[in-house]
Amino acid sequence: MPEQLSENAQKVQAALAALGLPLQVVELPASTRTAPEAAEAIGCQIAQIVKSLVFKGGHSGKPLLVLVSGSNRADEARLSELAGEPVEKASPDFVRQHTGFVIGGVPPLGHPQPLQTFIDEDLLNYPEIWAAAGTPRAVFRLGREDLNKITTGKIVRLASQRSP
Ligand code: 5CA
Repeated sequence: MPEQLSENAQKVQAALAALGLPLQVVELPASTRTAPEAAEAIGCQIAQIVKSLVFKGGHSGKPLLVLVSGSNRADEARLSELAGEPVEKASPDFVRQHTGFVIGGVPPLGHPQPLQTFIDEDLLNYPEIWAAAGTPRAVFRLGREDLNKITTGKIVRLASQRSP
């Protein structure tokens, strides 16, 4: 029997189940707080990690969720263009308020309200990718085709830099 998931990881598992997706949240013994740590703990490429980053609209104050490949940086100028207003990186409090989770465990779904979302097209380079699942040790594996099912995000080019 797998050990019982922690409360926040269970919330993500429930959100996946509510969508009818057979994806399993796992809690690992090692930290998955950052993309490099997650890749190390899982044994996958950093580019296969889905970073769930929250930005704040400079004029509207609205949250923006950006799902970025672990080896890319989200280009703020590009995000501002997409959002139609300047954007800034959100504070830890703002992240918690709008996603219900703390930085390092923010999942791409299961938020109190759906967030406007952009998805890095480079995440589609791999058939299988991994995302955070509510805690800094919890992750779930998903297929690239699942990205569209778990968010209503638009797939865009986001990277300002690509790893070689
Ligand atoms: N669990 C992994 C992926 S499986 C994870 O959550 N990675 S992450 O990249 O989505 O989350 C860490 C990100 O949070 C960092 O890349 C960074 O952009 C952001 N972050 C870390 N500390 C802060 C902070 N103090 N304020 C705002 N953002 C932060």
